[in-house]
Amino acid sequence: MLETPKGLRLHIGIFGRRNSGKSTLMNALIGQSVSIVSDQPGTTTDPVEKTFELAPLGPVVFIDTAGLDDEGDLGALRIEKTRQVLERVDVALVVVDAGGMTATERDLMATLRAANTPFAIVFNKSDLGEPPAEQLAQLAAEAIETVSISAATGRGIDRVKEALFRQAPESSIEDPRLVGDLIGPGDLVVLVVPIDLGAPKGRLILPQVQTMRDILDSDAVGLMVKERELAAALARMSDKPRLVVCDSQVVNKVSADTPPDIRMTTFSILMARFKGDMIGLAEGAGAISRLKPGDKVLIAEACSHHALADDIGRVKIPRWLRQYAGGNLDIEVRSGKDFPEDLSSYALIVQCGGCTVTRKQILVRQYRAAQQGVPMTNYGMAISVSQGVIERALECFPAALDAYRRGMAGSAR
Ligand SMILES: Nc1nc2c(ncn2[C@@H]2O[C@H](COP(=O)(O)OP(=O)(O)O)[C@@H](O)[C@H]2O)c(=O)[nH]1
Ligand code: SF4
Ligand SMILES: [Mg+2]
Repeated sequence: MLETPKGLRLHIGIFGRRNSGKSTLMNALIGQSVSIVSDQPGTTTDPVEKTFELAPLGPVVFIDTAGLDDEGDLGALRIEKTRQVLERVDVALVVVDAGGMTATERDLMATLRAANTPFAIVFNKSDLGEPPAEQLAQLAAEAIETVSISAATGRGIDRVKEALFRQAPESSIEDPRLVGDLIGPGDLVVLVVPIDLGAPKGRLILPQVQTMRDILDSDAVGLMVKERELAAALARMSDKPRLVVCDSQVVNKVSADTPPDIRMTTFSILMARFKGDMIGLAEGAGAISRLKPGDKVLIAEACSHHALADDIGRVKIPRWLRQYAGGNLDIEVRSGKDFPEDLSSYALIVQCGGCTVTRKQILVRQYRAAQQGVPMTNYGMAISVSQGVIERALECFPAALDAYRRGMAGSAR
């Protein structure tokens, strides 16, 4: 945490009127008392900063501020300080107490909008009463994210974190490398790409192109073959390749043709790391072995136009999962943004590869599943499990392999 320069951390400002519960919220988010809570309005005078590791965003800085409705000369000074904080935060939480929003919050929202600072409205003190319905409707119409919580009891704190992930700029989440960290300059990487009827005409698909680009960025050497030419190509090489990456469809043949001392993985596994938290997805893959007949499984497609590989999520994966469970499963498919709030009834979630959505969107889904204790994996991992090659495909990711085994044992969480 100390290694991240302060300037690069995501700064999250907590704003609102006096006594709305800003300090209580910050303490609840951090899980310790750093900010003084009091029913005496104006207790927080100077902005209080606290660095905190907020997975999956990494280290963030929370800034608790004085109320924006402070009074008197001193109050004006505090408001000025709070306004300065407004200028340097990347994301804001606007805390509103049970009574609902006033002109102060409206002003604040206008300021945040003008500064292009993303924010969510946090209606606090839900233990005392629900937020005014017309305000909720109005904010929804303006596409402003709202969360109703009780900072004092802790109810809804996870939803505030989720809102923060959603509002955080994409740039605040660092994209991991595809293969760059697995290879060094001069290393040889073999990419195995089947060219069958399903392959798009005259071109390669994005994961293949992105992997090739990352190999070039690493000053390494990339070589592409179809699965049928792999064995001959390997036989001709005087130096062993550092890594073999193949399409999931041919993983069995490639695994057989690649000597055990050569590391091997799939594009789907590389993409799982690029487009989500690989550790969580591997742990979720382990849970496949624990499925029982009658379990409810959610197949989550991130968009509604999964044209080519439609049968993977809707036909192939459900069929494999039923085989694993040894009986029928209650399989539900959801497309697009329709990812349920309440996941508690599912024994497993299988997310698509997420090619049309961002890494952040997948991370937010994984976060929600983890909060509710529901295992979540993705198509690529599930396919590797079904083909019996997951352990080999995860060998170059030891932490993910451990997570997979943990998931099988069910000792997760
Ligand atoms: N009932 C209730 N009281 C709360 C809640 N959150 C904060 N408070 C109380 O509201 C008062 C002001 O809280 P504080 O966090 O200091 O507000 P701030 O001025 O916005 O920082 C304190 O007495 C808190 O205990 C809540 O969720 N429910
Ligand atoms: S995001 Fe990509 S993988 Fe997911 S459903 Fe859409 S097309 Fe399919
Ligand atoms: Mg305070």
